[in-house]
Amino acid sequence: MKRVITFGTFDVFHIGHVNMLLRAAELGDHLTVGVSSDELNFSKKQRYPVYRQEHRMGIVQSLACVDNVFVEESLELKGEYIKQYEADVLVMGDDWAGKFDYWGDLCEVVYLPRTAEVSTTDIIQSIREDLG
Ligand code: C2G
Repeated sequence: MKRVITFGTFDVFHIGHVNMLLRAAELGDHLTVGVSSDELNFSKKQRYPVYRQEHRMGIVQSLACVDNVFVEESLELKGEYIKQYEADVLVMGDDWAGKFDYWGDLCEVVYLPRTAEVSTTDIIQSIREDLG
């Protein structure tokens, strides 16, 4: 059984997230997703997600292509998560290209192209403009 792991915030869930998870799942037989905690998101982006952690996890877990979800508490724990979930492949969007090559000793590292022209930041911005 080939196990795949990927990570993300998946805030204001959109088609770019779906495309990433479907393609990640196709690279193996089992997909584990690390969903960034609210605190990790704050430390990375200086803002809390729109959807709280439990809701973001519930959405990701509900997808047919996802077998398992857990909370990603820290970027530094990637190696521990790869070992804990026995991942053979780490998949990330190409906005992270090169950033996770370090883990190539533990598993295969694959970067997939992002879906063009959709992002949580743009969605938040357009809602702000519509309501503003
Ligand atoms: N994504 C995509 N296309 C988009 C937007 C996002 O393919 N238009 C992908 C990202 O490349 C990522 C996944 O969807 O692989 C989740 O995206 P984010 O929620 O933006 O993830 P991020 O906040 O970058 O968290 O440990 C790493 C982090 O947890 C990654």
